[in-house]
Amino acid sequence: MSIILPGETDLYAITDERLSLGRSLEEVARELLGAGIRILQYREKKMHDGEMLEKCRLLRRITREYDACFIVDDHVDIALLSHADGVHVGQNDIPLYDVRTLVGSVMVVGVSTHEPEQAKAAFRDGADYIGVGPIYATKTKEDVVSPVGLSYLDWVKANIDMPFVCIGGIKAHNIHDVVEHGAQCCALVSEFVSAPNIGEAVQKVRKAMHS
Ligand code: 3NM
Repeated sequence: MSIILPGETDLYAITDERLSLGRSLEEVARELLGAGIRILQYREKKMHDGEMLEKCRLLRRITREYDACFIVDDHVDIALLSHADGVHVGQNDIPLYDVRTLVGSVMVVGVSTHEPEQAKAAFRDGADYIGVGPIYATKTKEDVVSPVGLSYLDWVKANIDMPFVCIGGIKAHNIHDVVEHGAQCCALVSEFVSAPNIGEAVQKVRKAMHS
């Protein structure tokens, strides 16, 4: 049983090999999962599909060891071939309706949203959860929209009845504000993968979140 949705866990970690201080994907994944992360997303923008598939198969094995949920960003084919629990798509990727046609009803489908109309569409079209962001400025994602701030989170909280994960520039020092605005689950990239000690970074963020 490894399907876990945002809301059933507090932290959602996303990989980025460029930001991982030269450590292998396996090392980073094991540190995150060993620190109690229950949802891990593989996200890599500049890599050949064959290599990506190999890495996702590796992460699938490791996430099973830790009974964690494994999500693949963007690549529906790689998510299917690696037997991931889910796939996460952005607004410019394959539309949710078509993703669902490919993956069926069992696989989790998450959709990034940045404004109310996108959240409403994701809800209507059967997403399992949405991303809400970027809450703060981030350098991790290229071509990212301007920060939506906490006001979009307030809107989602008041108007959309589905699991959601907040993302974008979230760090130990600001996560408490995000939680105060109703976030139950936050996704972090650089705060975790660029930390010299990933386990400690996860504990610090978790402590700040629940303080
Ligand atoms: N998606 P960091 S922001 C992958 O707003 C991603 O949809 C976003 O990285 C969105 O935690 C983002 O290092 C990058 O700021 C988040």
